[in-house]
Amino acid sequence: MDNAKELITKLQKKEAHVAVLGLGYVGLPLAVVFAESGFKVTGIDPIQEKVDAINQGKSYVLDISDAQVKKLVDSGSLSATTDFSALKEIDAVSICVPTPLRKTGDPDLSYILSVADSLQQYLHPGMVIVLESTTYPGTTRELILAKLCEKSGLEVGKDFFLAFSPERVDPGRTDWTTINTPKVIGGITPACLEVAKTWYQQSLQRVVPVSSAEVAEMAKLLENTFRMINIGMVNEMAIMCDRLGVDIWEVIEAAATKPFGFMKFMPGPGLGGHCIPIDPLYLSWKLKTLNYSARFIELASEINTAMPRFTVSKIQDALNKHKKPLNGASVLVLGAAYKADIDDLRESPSLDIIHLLGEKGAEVSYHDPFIPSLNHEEVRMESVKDLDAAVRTADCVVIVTNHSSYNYPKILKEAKLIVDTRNALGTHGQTIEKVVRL
Ligand code: SAJ
Repeated sequence: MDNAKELITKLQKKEAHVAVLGLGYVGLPLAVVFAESGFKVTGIDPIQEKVDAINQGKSYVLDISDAQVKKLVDSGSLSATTDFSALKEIDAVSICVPTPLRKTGDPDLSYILSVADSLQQYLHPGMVIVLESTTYPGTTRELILAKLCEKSGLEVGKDFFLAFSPERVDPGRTDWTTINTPKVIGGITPACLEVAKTWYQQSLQRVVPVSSAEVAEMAKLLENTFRMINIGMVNEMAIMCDRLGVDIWEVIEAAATKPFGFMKFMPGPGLGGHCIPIDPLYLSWKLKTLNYSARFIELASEINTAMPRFTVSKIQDALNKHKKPLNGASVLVLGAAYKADIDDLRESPSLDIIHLLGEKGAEVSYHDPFIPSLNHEEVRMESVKDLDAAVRTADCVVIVTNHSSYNYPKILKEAKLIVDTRNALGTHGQTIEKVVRL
């Protein structure tokens, strides 16, 4: 029997030994889903604390409970290690490592290259590898495949099988999770797709095969570029409405009554997170190497990046109206996380706003129920302990992240002046002297 047929049979019988490389907010839920569906799973991560937590039956990821991990570890379905030599015994590998940007704005593929080097040492006939990390079209073929074929003498599609399947994890979401979110998957060869698709179909509710790894890589970038550009467009609308003296929030609510052909996006203080601001730049970078400028992406990125500074100008103008210079004013920033009701600071516009306010001489404090302290580049602060007192005493309260735990009617009543970058107070369409909206 050829390698593909043999591996497919092992996968269908759940006799294949699975590994997940990278046990973060994508890898750990995926490892749990594979294990809960009956595979023996080995999680591999270089961070000893993560490995220890899992082996002790503990979760460090929002979407997975300790009980889920403990049950799988106790039954022997799930274990973790920092030792990549475990790959010797492995039949199926999912790669879920970070793909950040360098300071220069170029893709940082160091994590992918590092795991590809490790994989290369342990690659054997009858192995399937699926890359999940978001990256530019061509990475699976040009980088991973090249590395795996370099010294192994093994043939892709015959001896081993390689595919790409973009992660679609939205931490904290409970309606769409790893197991029920449709999963796009594309192979380097038709046999690669057949094997990889069969594997994922054993554990995930809906697998969507496409004709190549590049189609799967590009689908993910379209998803997130669509979002980034639409947010950039509505942010520019907010800037235009500011010039026109028109309430952008009321405009959006009115436009959103259109039952077709419109999708609501909201302006904000900037674009945070580790996906939306970053993934599209992988695409524009790749196109630059092909002498093409992805103008929509560049423009949207420019507008989104300018929103923290636009927000600070609104704060300055609001204080100015109350004859208070920003320099020396006490400004309380509500919310540090990049979006409501999570504890993730990555690329958070709050950090830029706090930094800019400090540069202009404001006495800045912040509060965030999910983030007790900030220790980020030049920003080192503790979340204020007495929120009510801070709201009452600040010269200006800025709502940057609209966590649902805030008591907005109380803030509206007690604050002297509020800049609301999220329309969290819901006062759109109303003129309230002490409320300024984006
Ligand atoms: N944002 C706006 N206006 C909007 C929507 C978002 O300013 O109308 C801002 C947010 O405040 C945040 C940033 O954009 O700073 C990103 O927000 P997001 O809602 O896109 O949240 P993310 O970054 O967690 O995006 C994830 C993505 N999921 C994956 O990449 C797998 C994205 O594709 C999802 O669409 C999104 O979650 C979601 O829908 O929640």
